[in-house]
Amino acid sequence: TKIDALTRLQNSLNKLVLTTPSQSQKDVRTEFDGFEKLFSRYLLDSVDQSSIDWQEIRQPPEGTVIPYKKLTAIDEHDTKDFLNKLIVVKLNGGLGTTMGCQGPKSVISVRNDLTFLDLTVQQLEQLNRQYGCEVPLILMNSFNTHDETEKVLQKYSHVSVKIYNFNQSKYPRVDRETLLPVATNVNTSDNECWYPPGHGDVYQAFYNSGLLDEFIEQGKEYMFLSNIDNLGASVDLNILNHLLTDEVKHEFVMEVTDKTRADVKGGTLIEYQNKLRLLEIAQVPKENVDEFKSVSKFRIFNTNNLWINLQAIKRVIEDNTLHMEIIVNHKSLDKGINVIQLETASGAAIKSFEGAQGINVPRSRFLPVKTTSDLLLVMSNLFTVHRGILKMNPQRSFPSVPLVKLAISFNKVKDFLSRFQSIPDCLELDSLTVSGDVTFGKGVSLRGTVIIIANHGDRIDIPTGAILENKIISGNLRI
Ligand code: UPG
Repeated sequence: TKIDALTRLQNSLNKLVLTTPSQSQKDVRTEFDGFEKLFSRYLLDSVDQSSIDWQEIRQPPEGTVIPYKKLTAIDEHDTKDFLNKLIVVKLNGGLGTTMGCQGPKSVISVRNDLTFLDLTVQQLEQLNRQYGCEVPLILMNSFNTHDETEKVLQKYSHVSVKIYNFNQSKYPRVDRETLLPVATNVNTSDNECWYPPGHGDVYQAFYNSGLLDEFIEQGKEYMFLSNIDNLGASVDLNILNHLLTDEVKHEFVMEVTDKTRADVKGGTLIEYQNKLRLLEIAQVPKENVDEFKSVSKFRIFNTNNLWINLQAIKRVIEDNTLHMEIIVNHKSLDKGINVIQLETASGAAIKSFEGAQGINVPRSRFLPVKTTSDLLLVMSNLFTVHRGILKMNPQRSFPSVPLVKLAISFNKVKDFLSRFQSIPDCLELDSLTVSGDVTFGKGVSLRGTVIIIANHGDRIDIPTGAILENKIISGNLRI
């Protein structure tokens, strides 16, 4: 039975704890307690068992998502005080694998040789300097990113931003058949046996690290949490002002933005059984995925820029009232074992907080770099950088970002860079599709809709200085 399965798992975790030296057993135990809790919910909790009932989904009720324009601007005299109540936390557990890079994603260069991390530090440095305040930066690392991040952080030791980091949990992957951990030893170097349990882990891991209490003691009140790869996630003073002055206390604010055709995957805010809730694509029944992706039914999505009250985090952790839906991720390991890993998403915590609200923010607050197609845009003249913040170039006549789809041969950052002698001018680009073996010379200009298709075995070299405007180039055509 399920109870037996849970008991077997507990026994096996107890044995695993003993494989580590006694001085670290307490920490491993705390981590495993978190895992056990998640796993027993997965096995036994009826709320977690039932999948979402599609008919029960409602649009969020009036007033729960407010337009950004409605916020009042911060009073200059308050700015410094208010900023001193803020901490900035970046989710830094992810690797650069999808972009063909080793190591943490945050150390990939994205603009003028500056990495995600460099830009973040620059933003905060400027903010602290401008207002004479002390907003610290905190990174949540996973065991995959911790060592290298620590190394890289040394270069910021003279910067006027205090930087802290803490590790999220390391949970054992579980064999799908036996429901037992694949690992037989905690200190195995075989990383395949472990996984970081999603960014929903941030609340518990931050609490466990002791940093939550430390910042509360220092008088900090809110955390601004975001994905490190979202270049639009800078500190917004009007939102901060809203949190600290609105007559209703908002313990949790989620920045959402209008969905476009490019955002099919993002989580969305819904009302479900009378609660505001985040719905992620991984939770949508197969037959409803197309509907979920459509722009007409689900008009907004979660940017994962979240503002959360620190005391409230402490309360929900200590009272055990923090609940995030479990996302089950199936994987197969190199050694051929099928495993499951249980994850949670940080935005899903919204339902556990009082006065939760969505703010519909301008698109400029969501500028993620997930692929080299995104990279092309942020490296190009479509954006200007000021104080570590990317802004759409005012010379672009319309505010939307072009749709770019580069060929698989551009997927790795290294290959991408070798295929462009310089980044093309994209100021007037609407959409770009590139397929096959294509290279670009220096100073190429792309305008309107451009499609370049090199057939299998052929190569297309776009010559230096070429201007392509509403053009389709295909076959082995040389222009
Ligand atoms: N991350 C961690 N630890 C983990 C997993 C991820 O730190 O265990 C980090 C990751 O490095 C990245 C961030 O969390 O900085 C977001 O992860 P990612 O996989 O890129 O995003 P998703 O989890 O797919 O989606 C999140 C929200 C979703 C939202 C979307 C916006 O869950 O609701 O629409 O971000 O990009």
